[in-house]
Amino acid sequence: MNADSIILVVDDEKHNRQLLTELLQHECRLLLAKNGEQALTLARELLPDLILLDVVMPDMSGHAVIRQLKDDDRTRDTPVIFITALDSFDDQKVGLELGAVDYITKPFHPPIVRVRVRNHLRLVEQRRLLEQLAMLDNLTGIPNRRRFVETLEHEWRRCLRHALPLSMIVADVDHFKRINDTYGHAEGDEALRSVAQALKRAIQRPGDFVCRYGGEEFVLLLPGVDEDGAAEFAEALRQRIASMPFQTTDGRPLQLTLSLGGASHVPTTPEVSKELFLAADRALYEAKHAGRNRIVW
Ligand code: GH3
Ligand code: MG
Ligand code: MG
Ligand code: MG
Repeated sequence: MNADSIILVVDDEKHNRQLLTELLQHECRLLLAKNGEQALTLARELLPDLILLDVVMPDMSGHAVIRQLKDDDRTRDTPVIFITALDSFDDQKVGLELGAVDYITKPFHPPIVRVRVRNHLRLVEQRRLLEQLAMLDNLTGIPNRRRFVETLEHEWRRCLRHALPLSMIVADVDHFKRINDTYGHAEGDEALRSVAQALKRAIQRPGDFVCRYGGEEFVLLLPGVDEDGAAEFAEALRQRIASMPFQTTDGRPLQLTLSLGGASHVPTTPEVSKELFLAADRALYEAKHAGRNRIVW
């Protein structure tokens, strides 16, 4: 069990909270709640990895608590284990149908509780790992298009809240087909990795973002940077890549250039405007037609 895991224990009876504390305190960090209201507040603010939830409690039942957890984006995916004296098959069925991942009846056998908790925490870790992998580009290791869509929505709303501009740059490798044709597809892959690493190193400020959008196309987001600042950044990036001594794996020199199109918006609506991407893409198209290895805003 990961000692940094956070488990929220919810039970109205002090004795039960104490038993579970003794059982789990050396394996993880514990949060204790004695009623549903406390449980919901702690769950929303501290985002535990797992919740052990009593059912029979005055004021708010465990069933009411889990319904509210499932209704909230912040806690919807937090696994809940019911731990309760309600031990009929019907009770168990109801609890599991409400979305609990497991059901433990009281009086519980401590070693069994510990093992079940460990197993569920392992599943949480595995799911997080998969979620992270699903957001990374397989070839270059930088964020992929899926992460881009998520990040764009997030940054768009952040810029809306603070009335800041959001700048986007679409960068496409020039004549990349020739690289493949001349050096082979494997060297092309290697070149894409190098470009990705160069772009990643070029972004410095926290909040700046780069992804491989697809093929030999990369997209950058610069929150809080206006048109002039972003155009300056794009031009510096263009020069940097154009003067970079890329090499094939057997040491032959490789020249790569980028065409870059950019656009900036100050968000005024909560939904991401499609126009931002379209404008950046149109600018890229112009950069290609104007002769490549250049930026257009
Ligand atoms: P332009 O300057 O107009 O962008 O020319 P281009 O040759 O870069 O553009 P085009 O869209 O004609 O070709 C893109 C090429 O990129 C074709 C495709 O095979 C190659 N490509 C796309 N993804 C990958 C990849 O993952 N690995 C490799 N090696 N090549 C890729
Ligand atoms: Mg109780
Ligand atoms: Mg290209
Ligand atoms: Mg392309």
